[in-house]
Amino acid sequence: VESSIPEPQREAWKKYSATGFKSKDDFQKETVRHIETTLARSLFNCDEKAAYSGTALAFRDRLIIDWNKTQQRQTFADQKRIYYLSLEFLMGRALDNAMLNVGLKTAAKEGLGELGFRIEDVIQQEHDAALGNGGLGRLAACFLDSLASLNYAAWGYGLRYRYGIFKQEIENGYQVEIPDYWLDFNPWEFPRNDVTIDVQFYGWVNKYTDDEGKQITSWQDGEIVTAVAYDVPIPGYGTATVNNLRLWSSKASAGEFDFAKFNSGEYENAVADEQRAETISAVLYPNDNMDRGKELRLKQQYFWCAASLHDIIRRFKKSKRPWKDFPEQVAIQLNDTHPTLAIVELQRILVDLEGIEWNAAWEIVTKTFGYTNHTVLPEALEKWSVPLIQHLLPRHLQIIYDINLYFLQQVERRFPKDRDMLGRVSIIEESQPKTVRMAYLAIIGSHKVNGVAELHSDLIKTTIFKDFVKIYGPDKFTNVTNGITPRRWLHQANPRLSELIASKLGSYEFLKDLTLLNKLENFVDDKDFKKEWAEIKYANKVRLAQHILSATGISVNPKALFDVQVKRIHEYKRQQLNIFGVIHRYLAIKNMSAEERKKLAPRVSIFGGKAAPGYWMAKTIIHLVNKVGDVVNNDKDVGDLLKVVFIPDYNVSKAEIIIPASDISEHISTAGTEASGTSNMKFVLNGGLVIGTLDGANIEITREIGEQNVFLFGNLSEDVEDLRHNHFYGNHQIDPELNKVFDEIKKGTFGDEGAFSSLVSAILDHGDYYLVSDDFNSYCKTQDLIDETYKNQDEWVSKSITSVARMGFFTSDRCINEYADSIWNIEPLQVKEEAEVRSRT
Ligand code: GPQ
Repeated sequence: VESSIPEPQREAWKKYSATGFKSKDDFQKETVRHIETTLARSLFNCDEKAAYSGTALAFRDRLIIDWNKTQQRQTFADQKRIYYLSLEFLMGRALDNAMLNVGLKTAAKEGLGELGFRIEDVIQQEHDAALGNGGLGRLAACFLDSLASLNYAAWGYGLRYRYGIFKQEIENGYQVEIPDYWLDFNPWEFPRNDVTIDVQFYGWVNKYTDDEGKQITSWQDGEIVTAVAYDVPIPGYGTATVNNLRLWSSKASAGEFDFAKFNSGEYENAVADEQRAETISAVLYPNDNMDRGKELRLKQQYFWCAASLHDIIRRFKKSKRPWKDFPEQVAIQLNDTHPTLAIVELQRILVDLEGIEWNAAWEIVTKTFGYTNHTVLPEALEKWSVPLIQHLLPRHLQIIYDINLYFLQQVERRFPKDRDMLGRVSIIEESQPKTVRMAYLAIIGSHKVNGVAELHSDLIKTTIFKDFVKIYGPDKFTNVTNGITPRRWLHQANPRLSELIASKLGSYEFLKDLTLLNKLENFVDDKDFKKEWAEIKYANKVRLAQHILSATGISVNPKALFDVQVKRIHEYKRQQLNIFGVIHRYLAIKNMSAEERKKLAPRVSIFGGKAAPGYWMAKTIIHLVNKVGDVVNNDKDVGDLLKVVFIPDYNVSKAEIIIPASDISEHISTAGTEASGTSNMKFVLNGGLVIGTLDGANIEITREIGEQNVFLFGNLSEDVEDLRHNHFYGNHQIDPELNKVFDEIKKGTFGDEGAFSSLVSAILDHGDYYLVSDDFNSYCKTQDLIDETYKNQDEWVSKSITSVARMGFFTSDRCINEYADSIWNIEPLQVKEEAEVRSRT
C-alpha cells in the first residue's frame, strides 16, 4: 500500500507527521495552544474547566497518534480480531487513565502546577462516561483496558447514548432521577461522519424466483435509520497499543429525511421523523438484572447489532478472503444476550445477501460467536414477544424459526424418548403471546458459552441450561472468572498504596503481572511497612469523610470502622439485610451501659447505589436507609458509635474514592444469585476486608486469600431451594432479633411505618424469597466478630496485607487471556514500540 505513494509525497508527510509530546514543556505548549486556539480562552479567563479541556485535548492528540499506528499495524498484520459487543460500557473518566497509561502523569502534574492548577482539581472537572448500569458495563470497560494493555487486536462495539445512567439525588430520603446529559463537551470521541451504515426496520419479506430460476428472499420497503460511528481511543498501559471503541449514534437517513414533506410545508412532520430516528440511541435503559421488553430497547439492539456486523464484514471483505475464513479472522463475544440478534443478522447476510447455503452459513455463524451469561435470575433473562419481532424484523423472525426447526430436529433424533425435551429447549416459548428465549438462541448460535465465576458457571450447567449440556456435551460450557483492571482500581484510585507496593517490589511491574503482589507476603511483619499501610488507609478515609460531609452534610469520624455496601440496589443483593443489621446494632447500643459502649468499636455504615426508576422495593430500601440515618445520626446516646450514610449518585468516579477507604465491604447476596460480583475484588485489592456469603466470586476470593481473612456467613446455595420450601409451607421461625427490628420499624421510630411495610411483609408474609431471616442471625454474629477483630489493629493490618498479596488471580488481564485461549483462539500482536521505556507514573 505504502509503495504506491510517490517518494516526494511520502517525504513531505513524514517530515510533518505528528509525533506527540514526551516532556513537560511540550505538554504545556500543547495544552496552552488548545486553550488559546481550540477553546478561544486566555490566561485571564482560563478556569479549571478550561484547563481540563485543554489538557484533555492535548492528551487526546497524543493518543490519536498511537491509535492511528495501532490500526495500521493491525490491518497489516491481517490477523484475527476480537469484537466485544456490549450494550454497556461503564468507562468513568478518561483523562487520569490516559495520563497514566501513556506514562505522562508526572509531566502533566508539574506542567499544570506551573500554569497555576492542581492536577486533582483538573481531573475532577471531567463528566463520567456512564454508559452502563453496574457490574456488566464496568466489566466491559475493564476488558477494554486489558485487551489494549495485552496488545490484542480488539474492538468494542456499543451505542452512543445521549443520556447515560441517570444522576441520582436524594430528596427527603427518596431517590430522584435527573437526566445525565454528558455530551456538552466530550473530547474523547471522534465523530466519523464518513462511517455510516443504513439499518432497516419493519417492511415485509418477498420470496420469489428470479429470471435465472434462483430462489430470492428479500426484506423490503422498511424504514431506514442511519448509524454514524463515533470512535473512542482505548489506550493500553505501558504499551503503544491504542484500541478502538466504536459507538453508534442514530440519525434519520439522508434518503429518508422527507424533502417532499419538507417542501410541501409539512416541516414539523419532517422534523418528527428525524427525531424518531435519533430516539434510538437517545437513552440507556436504567435496569440492572431486569428485562423489561420495551419495543425501543429491541430497536436499539438490532440497530447496534446490524451496524456493528456490517462494519465488521466490510473490514473482512477488504482482506479478499473466502467466507469460510470468516471465523479465522473474526471472533465476536456477546456480552449477555443483548446482542443475540447479531447471530440472526449474520445468518441473514450470509444466506439472503451472499447466497451461501444454509448449513455452510450456519457453520460460519456458530464458529464466530461466543456468549457470556451474567445471571441466573429469571426476571433478567431476555424474552422478546414474537409479534413484536414479527412487526419490527419480519425476516429475522423467519430465520429464528428456521434455526429452531433445524435445532429441534437434531434434538429429536438424539433424544427420541424424551418427549418433553423439545418443549423445554425450544427457542420459542409457547406462552401468550409466544416469546423468543434469547439465551437459548445465544447458546445454539455460539460455539462456547461461559459463566463469570466458578459457582455461577456450575449453576448454569445444572439449572437453567442443563438440557443444553445434555444436547451439546459439557465442553461447550466453560467458566471464565471475572477480573478487574489493577490500573484503574489500584494505581489510579489508590496512588499512594500503589507507590508503597512499588517501593517494596522494586517496580510497577505488578500492574502488568498482578501475581507479583505475592512478594508482599515477605513484609507482613515489617513494622514500618505496616504503619505506612495503615496510614494510607487512614488518609483515604479522611478523603472519603470529606466527600461525605460535602455530599450529605453528615460528619463522620475517620477513626471509626468504615463499613461499605455500594452497588445497584436489588433485593437479591440484600441491602435490606444490611440496614436491618444496622437497626439491630442501634437497638443494642441503646441498651448498653456506658461501660459497654466504651468497649464498642465506632462504626460508619456507608451505603450507595441506584435503584431502577420502576423498582419500588429498591427505592423503599433507599428510603429506609436514609430515615434510619436521620434517627441514628442525631441520637445523642449514640454519638460516634454509629453513623449511617447514604452517598448519593454512586458511579465510577465515586467508587474510586469510596473503595480505597473501606475497612469492611459487604457482598451479602442470597447464595446462588450474584453471578460473580466484581467490586468484591476491588475492595480486597485496596486492602479492605470483606463480609460475604458463599456466592459468586466470593468463593474464589476466599480460596485465594484464605478463610481466615474473610468474614463468611449464611446459608449455602445448595440449601436455598429447601429453605424457600420451608417458608412456603410455614416450617420457619422468624429470628426473634429480626422481629425486634420489625417492631421498631412498626412503632414508627424511623417515620411512617406504612412507608416500609412492603419490606417487612416481603419477609413475614411473602415467603422471604431472598432468605433474609434465614441468614440474619449468622450475619449479626459475624458483624460482632468483625468488631472484635478490628480492635486488634495489628492483626487487622496483617490480614489486609496478606489479602492484597494473594489477589493476583483477579486481574482482568488473566481473565482476557483465558477468553483468548479457550474461546477466541487468538494471540496478542507483537508491538515493537513496547521496548520504548515509558515512565508509568
Ligand atoms: N450483571 Cl444480567 C449486571 O450488572 N447487569 C445485568 O443485567 C446482569 C448481570 C452483573 C452481575 O450481576 C454480576 O454478578 C457480575 O459480576 C457482572 O454482571 C459482570 O459479570
